[in-house]
Amino acid sequence: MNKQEKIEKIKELTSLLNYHSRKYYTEDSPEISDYEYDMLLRELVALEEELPEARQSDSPTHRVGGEVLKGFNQVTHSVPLESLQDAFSSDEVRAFDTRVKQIFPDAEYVVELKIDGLSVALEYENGIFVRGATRGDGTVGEDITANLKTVKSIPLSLPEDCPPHLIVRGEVYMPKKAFAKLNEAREENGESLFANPRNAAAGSLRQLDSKVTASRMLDIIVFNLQKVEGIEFSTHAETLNFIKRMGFPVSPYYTVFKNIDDVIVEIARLGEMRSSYAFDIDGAVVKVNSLTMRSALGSTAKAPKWAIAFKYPPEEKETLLEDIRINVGRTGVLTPLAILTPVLLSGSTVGKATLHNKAFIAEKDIRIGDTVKVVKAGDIIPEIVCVVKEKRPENAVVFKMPESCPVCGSKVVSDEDTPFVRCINSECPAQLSRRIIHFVSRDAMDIEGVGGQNIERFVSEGLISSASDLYKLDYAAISQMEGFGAVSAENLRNSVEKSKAANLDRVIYALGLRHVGQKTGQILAAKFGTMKALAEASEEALTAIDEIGPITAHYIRDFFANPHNITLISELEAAGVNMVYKSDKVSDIFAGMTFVLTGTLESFTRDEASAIITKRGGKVSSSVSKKTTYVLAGSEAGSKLTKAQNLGVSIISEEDFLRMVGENV
Ligand code: 0OW
Repeated sequence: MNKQEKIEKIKELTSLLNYHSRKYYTEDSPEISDYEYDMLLRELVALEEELPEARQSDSPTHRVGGEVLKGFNQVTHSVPLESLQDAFSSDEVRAFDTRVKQIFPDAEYVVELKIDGLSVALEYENGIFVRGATRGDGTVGEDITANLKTVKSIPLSLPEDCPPHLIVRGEVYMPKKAFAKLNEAREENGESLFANPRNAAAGSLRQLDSKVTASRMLDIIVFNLQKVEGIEFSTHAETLNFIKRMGFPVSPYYTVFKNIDDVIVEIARLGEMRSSYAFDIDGAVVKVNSLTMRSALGSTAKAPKWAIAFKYPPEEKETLLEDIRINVGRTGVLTPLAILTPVLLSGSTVGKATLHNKAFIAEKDIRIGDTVKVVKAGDIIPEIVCVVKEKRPENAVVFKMPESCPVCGSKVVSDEDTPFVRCINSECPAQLSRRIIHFVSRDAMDIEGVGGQNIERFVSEGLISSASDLYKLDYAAISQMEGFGAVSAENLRNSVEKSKAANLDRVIYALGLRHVGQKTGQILAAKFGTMKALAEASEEALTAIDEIGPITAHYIRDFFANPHNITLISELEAAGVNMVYKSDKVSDIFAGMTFVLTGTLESFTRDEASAIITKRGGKVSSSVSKKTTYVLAGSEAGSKLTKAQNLGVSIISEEDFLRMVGENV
């Protein structure tokens, strides 16, 4: 083919692949097999590599992600993304109905699920997806177009008969199954878990590297027509049918009602079916159907007067606490675990719940054999609320923490500064696996291709008995192991090799010193510059650093006084692991400033915001004092905000912070 023919072929493949993608994702009626789709996609990728300038903006090759952004540009929404008034009882729903019927006695309502995800706006020009943005504060959000292009159910282009300009709004969510798989993988890698699918979706959309977003299996339900040119609609239900026809996923669970009694019955019915949805919901939304009535009813500053969200109470179930088992964590902490008679709780079967520590058990007087009430905190992590005392059996057993470690048998000690009991045998197998799982985790050495189970297997089969053995693996033997092959062994080898270049802060964090998390690792690395200097630092030199308290300094001295650890470090160094700090400072705009973060940030995780601050010479503290320069307050900010107001400390919003940082976050 000559150049012109190749360009034509690229256009033809792009529209053909988008057609099949629509058939598969939106109409659920695929016409070709996945294999055929992949072959066509591979042909398009090859042509686009040859002629990158001919790549179409709605090319499906955007789905896999690729560009890594420096930060997110801001977007001012041409139609504000309003929020919702909440109702927590049917009386409040009736009160809403009374207000509406005073003005429009014959108003109809649409009742739909309230998906618990992240609100975004999608903009199309001449049928091409040109911009996607987070809600932000409703007026200004962030441009996350590249990340949204990886959400496979978001059409990159619309059917021929689409209007010239269109903006829709929807909720991006992580399906429950994808969330469970993601957390399982993170648990295996010793990474922090997302508390619920909503946080996981928000964290996934906030990625600067769209490849990460692409791996997170996000989906979307579009629920509002924000703006359209050249077409008029009279009801919300009509707009939903139009949105569906344009190829967007629309929730199948919406119904139109005339009177509020039927609405209330519908709300209860939708709530009953909560566990059957592929996504988390936190309520049901009731909206006036007529668009002319809506504009007459108008909005308050933040939310429309023609809609209300009924929020379901967290689902609570009773079950039997059959036993209490002990989990030995990476740092040797013994965590009691409740073994429950399995019970179905908002979407999944719950058979275990953490009991945190002995104080939690004593405070609620939880005994083995008790009947307990369980809820899903944030709809995912099971929490024991209380004991149903009147159902306590005669033979209920008071729980006592064991005197020795259930894994290695050595004596356990109670921490002086925490309610934890811990096994202090640094050779304890339970700790060794956990320690190595932490060592390979994403925020530490980021060694992919070996999850928690494999580490435990490598340890139990004697392949590794310390983190430095990761650099002496026999890949030929591994490629023969069940669950591995030549490719996965090679991927593991590449990832292990790559990890040698990890910056010193990651290596320090990967060693798993107690009280030394990512941020402290960064502070120590920047301060001492080399692992050797840190190992030789005196307790005075350590406590001279603002953020290092005497307890942390003590644990750091303890760690480097242990010959095993010195051996480990010299073995890592001999294997080629970097032991020097490479400064990643971006600027000094925050030099001399101390920030305190509070509340939920819409566009960053706490860690991301902290890294943005520290890379610009600023400090992040966990408590507000007169020394605090700024309190960065997200939504649902708590007591730190009140303290800042009392102390007269400057309070900034997320938008202020974004402006201070400027374009490239
Ligand atoms: N999360 C939802 C949802 C919905 C609102 C938006 C414009 C005025 C009414 O499923 N199905 N319908 C609306 O209608 N809002 C929803 O979510 C809102 C967005 C921001 C806060 C809530 O999550």
